Amino acid sequence: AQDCQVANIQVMQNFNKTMYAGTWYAVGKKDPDGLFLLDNIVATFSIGEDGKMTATAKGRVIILDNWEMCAEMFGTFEETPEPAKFKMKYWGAASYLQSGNDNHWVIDTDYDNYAIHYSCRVVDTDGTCLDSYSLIFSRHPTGLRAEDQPTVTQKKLELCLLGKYRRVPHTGELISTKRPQF
Ligand code: DAO
Repeated sequence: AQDCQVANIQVMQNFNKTMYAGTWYAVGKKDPDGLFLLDNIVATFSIGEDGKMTATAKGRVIILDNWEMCAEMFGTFEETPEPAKFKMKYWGAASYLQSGNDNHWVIDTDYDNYAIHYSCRVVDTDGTCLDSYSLIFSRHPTGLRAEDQPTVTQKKLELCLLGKYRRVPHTGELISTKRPQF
């Protein structure tokens, strides 16, 4: 049963960041309040010589209500006593992009095909999450393999987010220049 308590959320056991490194395509997303990344979201994680994880991410965003553009984002990860729970500091290549500090939890992954990310930004007074976002990652831009779908559905349920995700399209039409959307 799901009690939806943020403190009780199970994360990936014995998380191995080296196996996690490389490129992941977001194929599903539960948006936070104040949605930022829309679609064509691709994240690449690297482990530096210092053993620290960093990431670059690209995605299509809408800023100032009607400017559609490709955002180039950077993230650095601070480790915690639980290997799958990180604190992520993130910022954009341009000053008008979002920046901040988020939790970054790896809920489950098989390293080769799928990964489930979760971030609670605001914990409510009752211990449930008031503002969360979650990305479903695939190593394949075409989406999840059929055999991984039951696992992902079960984890969405455990996160109390089943039915709250949308599909993240990969149209390959990302352009870096700012253009108005009429
Ligand atoms: O899309 O509304 C949103 C929230 C996403 C904020 C985080 C974006 C930057 C990520 C960089 C690192 C890789 C996951």
